[in-house]
Amino acid sequence: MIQSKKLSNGFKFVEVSNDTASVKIALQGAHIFHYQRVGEEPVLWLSDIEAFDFGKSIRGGVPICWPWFGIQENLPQHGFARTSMFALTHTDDTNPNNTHLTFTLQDSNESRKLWNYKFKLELHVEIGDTLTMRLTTTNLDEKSFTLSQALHSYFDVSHISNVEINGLENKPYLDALTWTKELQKDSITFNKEVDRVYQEVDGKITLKDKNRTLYIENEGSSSVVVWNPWIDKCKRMSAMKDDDYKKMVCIESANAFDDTIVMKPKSSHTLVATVS
Ligand code: TA6
Repeated sequence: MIQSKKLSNGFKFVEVSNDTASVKIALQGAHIFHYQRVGEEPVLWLSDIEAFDFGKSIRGGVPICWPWFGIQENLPQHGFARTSMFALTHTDDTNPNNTHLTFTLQDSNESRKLWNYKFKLELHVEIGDTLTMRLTTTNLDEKSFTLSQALHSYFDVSHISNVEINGLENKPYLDALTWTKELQKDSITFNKEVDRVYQEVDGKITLKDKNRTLYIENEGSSSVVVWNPWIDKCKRMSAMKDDDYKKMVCIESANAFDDTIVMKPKSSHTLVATVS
């Protein structure tokens, strides 16, 4: 079942439930803010003080960082897609186990003021036992553009001290806290702030928690961001309570830093992230 819903402030979202899972996706940002398999706990973390304000990214779920990842001088951090209004352009719920939705964003007067290119951006979401997100960028301009991006997934965890991430061993990373290049030796555990862009990533990533293991697989990407704000940064984050760093970890399927893409006119690129 696919339902169009609205919060009391008018914030619109689509709710899907089928025989295997349920999802909630805001039209602002094509932002998936809930995904849960039948009989299981939610997979994605969402701040319980999130106000769903227009023009402000939702804290949790899967923000789409696009057409740049990170900071650009005098421009919004992580781009403008996550605060732009998408249209729901395709739905298919003929299979009771798997529902397909497509959300589309095209350039506008507003977007061209921030980033002067013609484009089409589509998020195709497949909701089932597995959550598949396909983010396709098409350059509709006469000139090439540079694209960096991320599906900035916030995963819900029992406690950050129970978390172990595997699959990034022996990968080089940029430490975004020190701006140094490092090499990941072992699996990743957390006892301090972590903000890293892993490079040359080519396999499945495992997020091991106390009672659950999730697998994240990416295509069209060789970079993965791992982030937990820890105690001090968490206190400074918008829409996060002081203790929320204990309940979440971000594993972001990205095209960032060395994995930034140059897109020629009329070309398309698809970043795929699968969570199972
Ligand atoms: O992906 C990690 C990161 O870039 C962090 O540096 C962090 O501050 C964050 O994303 C959240 O950014 P936001 O703009 O959503 O507050």
